[in-house]
Amino acid sequence: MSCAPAQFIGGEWVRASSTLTVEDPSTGGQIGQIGAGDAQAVDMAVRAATDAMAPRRWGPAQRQDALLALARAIEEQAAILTVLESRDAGKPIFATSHIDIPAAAAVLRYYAGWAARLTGETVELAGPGDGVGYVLREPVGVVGQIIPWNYPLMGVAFKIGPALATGCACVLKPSELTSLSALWLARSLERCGVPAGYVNIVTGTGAQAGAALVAHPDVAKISFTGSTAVGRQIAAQAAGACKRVTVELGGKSPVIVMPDADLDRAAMAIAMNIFSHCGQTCSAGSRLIAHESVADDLARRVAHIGASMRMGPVDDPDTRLGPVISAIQRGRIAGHVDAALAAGARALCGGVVPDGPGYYYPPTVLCDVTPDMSALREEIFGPVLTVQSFASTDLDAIAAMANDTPYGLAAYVWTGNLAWAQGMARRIRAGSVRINAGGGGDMALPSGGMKMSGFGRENGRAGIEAYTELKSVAMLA
Ligand code: TXE
Repeated sequence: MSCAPAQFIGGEWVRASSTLTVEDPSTGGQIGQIGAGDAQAVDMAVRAATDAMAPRRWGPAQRQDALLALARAIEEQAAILTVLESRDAGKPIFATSHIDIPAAAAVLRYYAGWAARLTGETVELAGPGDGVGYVLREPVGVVGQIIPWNYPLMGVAFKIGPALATGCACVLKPSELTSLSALWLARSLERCGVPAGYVNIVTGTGAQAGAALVAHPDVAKISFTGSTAVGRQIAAQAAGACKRVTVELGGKSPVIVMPDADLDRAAMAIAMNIFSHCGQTCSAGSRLIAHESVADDLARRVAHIGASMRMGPVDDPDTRLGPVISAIQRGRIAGHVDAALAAGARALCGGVVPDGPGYYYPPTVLCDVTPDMSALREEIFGPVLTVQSFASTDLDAIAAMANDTPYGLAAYVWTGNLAWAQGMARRIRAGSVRINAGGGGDMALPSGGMKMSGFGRENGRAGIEAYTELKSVAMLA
């Protein structure tokens, strides 16, 4: 498998002046090369995007058609995209074929629905007479989009979907670790009716291509998904330049379980949520906080499910867990777990780096964790669940445990008492609360973070409106 080391700019493939190696995380071996974009490539792409938007000729109905066509193109090319995505991101083909590829198409279909439905409003002006005021909802301008490596193709869909629906041209920088599916999708843009320059893809590192995109004066908005450390830096820089900015960052999401919960369902959903894609999901429920009467039993059940998940080569249809993305990422995970074990935590399963090639790390459930352990406080971004328990049923006390984190991305509540669950949902400081549900989401619901998990929302009305500006027009007779 190889990929031409070129950038996709203004509808053309532009040869990159230098390249980066693409690694297969299952083996650590090289599977291709991508372009190492620099400030010059970013500038070309921003100019192509600016030129594309200038004529204002791409109407809502055409944008809707193009998004629907792109969704179909993904489905038609599901076989090749499945292989590319699995190899590049270390995802089992079971996951890419059932989740990533269909979800990417579904996301684009969802945004296609918005393209023809966006409206402004009319208002009655304060003074006397027949004057009218109206509010135009306009595309925000050229958008710089920076995505991480955990859901590469879905990440592209979540970014270009709202941009194209609102008529914004974009410059997308995929993660340098997982650029292949974005580059592959670029091949279909023209035949799907996306005018040249509306989607530009510049591959490369964050320090070079990403930083140049954030700094470019003609980029009106930055939409970033990634680590809290980088997101903070980008948000500060964008704010300084009065750019619009949304940052979707890390999480350390609590899973609260009450004794009246359906424990069979809860155990399976909790395990799938934290172990699928090896915990490399921003909204993964990574802190189990269960009532003391069920905590041990539940932790054992989750550990049992984790230990029985088949870890192996991504192209084996029976594999449920592939490798984590890189040697660096595995080192981070092992560092948190080893430190916790050395400080007295107990692993009910996992906790040991397996021998052999590839960056595998097993599902791990950690009991006897204490607040000083980094495993409990920091985002691990690996298949690691910590377990804590509580004795009371007091909403405020339990919410305080759940909220005891700098993050606020997601939270999960398991109970048979829906009134109690609603009380908890109001007390949780997180952008999303899921009641009696595992991971996942719905595109119609806005998602994003509170606290250090970022700000701004993707999906839903809020997600689409974040790509627009309002302009008030007053007309006096
Ligand atoms: O992320 P980075 P990393 C968390 C997770 C993980 C940690 C580090 O905890 O262990 O972050 O992952 C681009 N200017 N999440 O180091 O560096 C980069 O090229 C502009 C959670 O891979 O934030 C890539 O495209 N761009 C998260 C993207 O930012 C820059 C998903 C993400 O990379 C840049 C990923 C810069 N200065 C990691 N530096 C989630 N919320 O899902 C980097 N980039």
